[in-house]
Amino acid sequence: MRCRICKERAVINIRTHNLPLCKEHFLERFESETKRIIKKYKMIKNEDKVAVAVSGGKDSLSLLYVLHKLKYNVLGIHLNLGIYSENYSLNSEKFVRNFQDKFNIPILIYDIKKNQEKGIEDLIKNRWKEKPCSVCGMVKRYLMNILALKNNCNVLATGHNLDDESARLFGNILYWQEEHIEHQELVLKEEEGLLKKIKPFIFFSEKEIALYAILKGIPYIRDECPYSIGAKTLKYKSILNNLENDSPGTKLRFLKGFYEFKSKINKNDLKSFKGTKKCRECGMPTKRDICTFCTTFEKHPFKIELKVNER
Ligand code: Q46
Ligand code: ZN
Ligand code: ZN
Repeated sequence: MRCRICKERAVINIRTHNLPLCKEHFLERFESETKRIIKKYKMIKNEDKVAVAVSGGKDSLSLLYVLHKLKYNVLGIHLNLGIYSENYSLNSEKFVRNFQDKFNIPILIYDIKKNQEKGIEDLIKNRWKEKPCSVCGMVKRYLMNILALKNNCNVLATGHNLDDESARLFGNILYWQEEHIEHQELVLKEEEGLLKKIKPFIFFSEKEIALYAILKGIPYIRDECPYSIGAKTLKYKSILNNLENDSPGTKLRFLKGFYEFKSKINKNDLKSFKGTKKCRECGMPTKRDICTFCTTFEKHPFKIELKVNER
């Protein structure tokens, strides 16, 4: 297989576009596509400070790398979740630290157990046995938002990719999760107390991002979180992969079509489901008097003002 542009040996065939590319042209396209998506969907302005949620995986580390390379003002934020099974959190943090040392890009590392006395695994053992990802998701959203705000960021970027996002959409539609469908966006506008959220990698497949990370020498954690095994999303991913194999481009059409359809709907027809009150403890938006984060970590609410590289 030869590169469409220069006829050198191709390292990938982007089947969605039937586009074989060599290393040089693949890397070039990956970065220019990221920039194009950011501009097209007005994700980042030049004066913005962008927090990038980094887990230690290929998507988030590559995103932080590319945004930094594109000269955006970035700050990585890594949460040590306190998942000790299979050394998951320990290893994730190791990859993040290696990345920081190798590329010298600033990353704030926040240890939940050290600050809130309980890590995600402690919470799962107690009240949240049935729904590990619900509590984990809630804690991650809360902390990412507040840590980014405290470090003067005004945009929060996540490394969601085409495979994640189309599987999520598939699940949301299958069960008509109206609130989730409403919330599933490329760009979520800033609201009082909540940062603008963007997903610049949303139209890249996992395979493209993994190849980018490998070609750029970005080491990343390959283990999945031990609690993700059996997660429904994995089943949806496998169904969509079968469809994609039969008909390349299915996932991209599915997701792009959804966003286009959504942009045509009158926003006033959608009811906002975000918090309308301010939490009595921490002041963040919530639907209740006290937000779920403060209820969960009753005795150890968020109160530490961290700056980059403090732990
Ligand atoms: S939500 Fe669930 Fe993830 Fe948290 S418990 Fe693990 S799988 S890390 S993306
Ligand atoms: Zn080429
Ligand atoms: Zn609160």
